[in-house]
Amino acid sequence: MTRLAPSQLPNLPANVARPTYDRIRLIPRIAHIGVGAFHRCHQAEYTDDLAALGGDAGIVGINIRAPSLTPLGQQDGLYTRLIRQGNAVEARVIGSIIRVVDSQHSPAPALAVLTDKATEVITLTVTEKAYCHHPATGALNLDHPDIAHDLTHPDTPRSLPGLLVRALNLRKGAPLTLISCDNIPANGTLLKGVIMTLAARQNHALADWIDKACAFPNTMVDRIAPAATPDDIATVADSLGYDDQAVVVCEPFKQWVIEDHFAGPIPAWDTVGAQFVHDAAPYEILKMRVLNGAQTALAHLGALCGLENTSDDMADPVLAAFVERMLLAETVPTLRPIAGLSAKAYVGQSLDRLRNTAIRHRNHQIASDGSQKIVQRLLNPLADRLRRGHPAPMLATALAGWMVYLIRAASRFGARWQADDPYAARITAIADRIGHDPAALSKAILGLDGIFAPDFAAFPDFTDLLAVAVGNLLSDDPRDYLRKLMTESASAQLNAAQTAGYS
Ligand code: CS2
Repeated sequence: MTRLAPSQLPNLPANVARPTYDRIRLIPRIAHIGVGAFHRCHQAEYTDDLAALGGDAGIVGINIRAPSLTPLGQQDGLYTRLIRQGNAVEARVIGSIIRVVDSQHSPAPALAVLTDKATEVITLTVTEKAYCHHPATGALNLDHPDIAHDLTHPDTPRSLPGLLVRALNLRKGAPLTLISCDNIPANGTLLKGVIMTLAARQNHALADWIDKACAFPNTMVDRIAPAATPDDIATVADSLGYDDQAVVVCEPFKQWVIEDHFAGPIPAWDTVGAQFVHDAAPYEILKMRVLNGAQTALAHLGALCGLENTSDDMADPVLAAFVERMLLAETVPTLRPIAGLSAKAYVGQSLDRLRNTAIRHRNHQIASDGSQKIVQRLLNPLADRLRRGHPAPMLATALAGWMVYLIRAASRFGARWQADDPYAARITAIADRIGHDPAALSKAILGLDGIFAPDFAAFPDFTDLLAVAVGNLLSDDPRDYLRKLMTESASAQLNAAQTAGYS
């Protein structure tokens, strides 16, 4: 079967959209680190749309961690993006990635791109933990082994912050915009913070220059794009008749909000649907607390109930009602207003997206690195409520879901799965040491520094409720606890929220 390649574009079936522009004229203005499924379904598509309108910005894609970019490189950066909704599939070959660079074994190939004169903007989707920060505070974790390495070997960095500091040092004199597209609160501010902390420890003049000459706009990014599977590759082969080893799959919805302060030229992504705004915070809080909060709550609780994907969780009436109530009664009142946007309608739209059965987003995929995700998705709205004296039984239960998901990975609790999380070893060690004592387990996990603000432990109603939830979610029938919780307390809460006029 023919492999996807530039020479094959004219031969693709008529129902596959493809670049209508000459890829040769694209200039490598954008260096992107982290060429995963999300980037290829999101920024690369916006950039492809822009190229179709005459834009000349192309992307050089860099990976500094697995997976290898070899399959994409063999296709000259071309890949098929499938949009799936119900039975409908829309196929399009994206052409905006003009070169890929594997820099997993040495920083040199990445540094060559990042310091290239053509590079005007560096964008990132590297996942939360690559920033090497403490999730609770956003501050650089100086004890992180890669950061410790980079402090003593700044010329051969291993961490993402170390790589960027090295690139900025080499580029000094050429201002740069760095755009984080990861789901972390104030992602640009956080990126600047970790870079400045590391740079200041090496050289104050460098830190001053970065502060003055570089821009780190905050962003909100959104599109559900689970890791592609061999089935997706087979779909292209069977129904479209060509071999594409770099297929990606996503939902129809997409959104990108970027703060409009840049250090130099920027691709006109705002002409193809991205929003350039003064302050991205209300958008990012909305998206992370509502859509991502629902995904994370469902992922842990769904896995504990033996379910596979988000859409399976949403097909379960108890889980679906639980998450809807959590969002409407507890999360929505913590959001900031956005002109012209109804938070209640946004909740409805988000839950509809999660019901899309054509998107197979595995609970275990979303649960991975949960410790890096729960702060912005669950703990921040929870803290807002506790500090105002408002109850939050659903958010507390979702937090218990995360705890029990990791406890269940401990051998003393059946080692039900292997948890992929930087805190997994610490939490399974706690679980193995303490055993079945829900109050002691939840107290010990709440005591983990780096994730929880210290005042969480100071709300006795909350800590009691958390312990009860942990105990019940550890039972053989966690779903039954959710059902009871809903019938007992939640309808009263929902009424209260509605009376208060949150919409
Ligand atoms: C998901 C996100 O795996 C995860 O953590 O919650 O990748 C989510 O699908 C995106 O943020 C949607 O924009």
